[in-house]
Amino acid sequence: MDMNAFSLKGKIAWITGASYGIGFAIAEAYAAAGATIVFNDRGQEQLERGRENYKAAGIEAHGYICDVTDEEAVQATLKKIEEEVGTVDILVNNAGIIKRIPMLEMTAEEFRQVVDVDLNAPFICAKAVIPGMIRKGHGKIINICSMMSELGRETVSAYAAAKGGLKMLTRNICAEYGEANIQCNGIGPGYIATPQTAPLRERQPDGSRHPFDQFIIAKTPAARWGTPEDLQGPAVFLASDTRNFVKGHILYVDGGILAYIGKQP
Ligand code: NAP
Ligand code: GCO
Repeated sequence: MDMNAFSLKGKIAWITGASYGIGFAIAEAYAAAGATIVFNDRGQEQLERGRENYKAAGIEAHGYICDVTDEEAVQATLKKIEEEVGTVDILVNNAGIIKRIPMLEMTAEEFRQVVDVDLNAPFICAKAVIPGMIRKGHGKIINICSMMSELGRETVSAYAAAKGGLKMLTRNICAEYGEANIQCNGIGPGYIATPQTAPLRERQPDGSRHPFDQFIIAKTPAARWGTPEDLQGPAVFLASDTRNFVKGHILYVDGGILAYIGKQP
């Protein structure tokens, strides 16, 4: 086997919402593998923050202001990317939000907002890049799913519904565009230490660990929270030419949570 197959040299990778967190870590790995990095954020201030992060990491990333829920904005941004950088070879649908609200207290609008970012936007972005991938004769689409693509838990009904849908959107893109040599797969991160999960890890007033933090440690065979860096190898693998026959697969990178009933209290 030619190990150069793991190289992303010459490839253009658009990681949505990758100013920091999981998306930024994936972008770092793709840059290290030789890819040209494109990222977006919702506003100038957030974009500048992202640019500073990439500069500090020594990565020349192309940043664009784009709200991924806005189809017109996504189409216009992609046009700019194709004019200024080139046709996208790899799309990572990373941008996402969560609202932790008990269902009976959640408004339909709040539910819609989560589904809009976590499910509708990946559809919008995939639909935008697929024509270019067909023209090029190849493409990789990687959707960032979740434990909640498989499991429910209190207060995250919208997020779980969206991430469950994203698992099936992944399989459907695979079904519809596999013959065009487009590989669409998902990554299902476990509980990862990023700003999104910071509320679940806050120290208690008495200095003790957050109850949810203790719960996740007991539920995870690796007995730790994941880090964004834990996702870098799997993300490079799914974006590389080593796995063109892996399609429609959700690769769970969860420290073993899905395989484990949990430690006896
Ligand atoms: P994060 O720290 O909250 O970062 C989310 C990113 O998405 C931010 O850069 C955010 O930009 C961007 N974003 C949100 N809405 C957007 C929109 N409408 N348009 C453009 N960008 C938008 O989250 P994370 O923990 O890195 O998670 C990244 C992905 O992994 C998400 O899809 C999340 O659901 C998924 N995930 C996370 C975990 C975990 O434990 N952390 C586990 C499984 C899956 P702003 O700064 O502008 O808000
Ligand atoms: C939550 C967490 C999770 C993680 C992740 C797990 O409130 O349960 O935020 O949803 O973000 O999705 O895979």
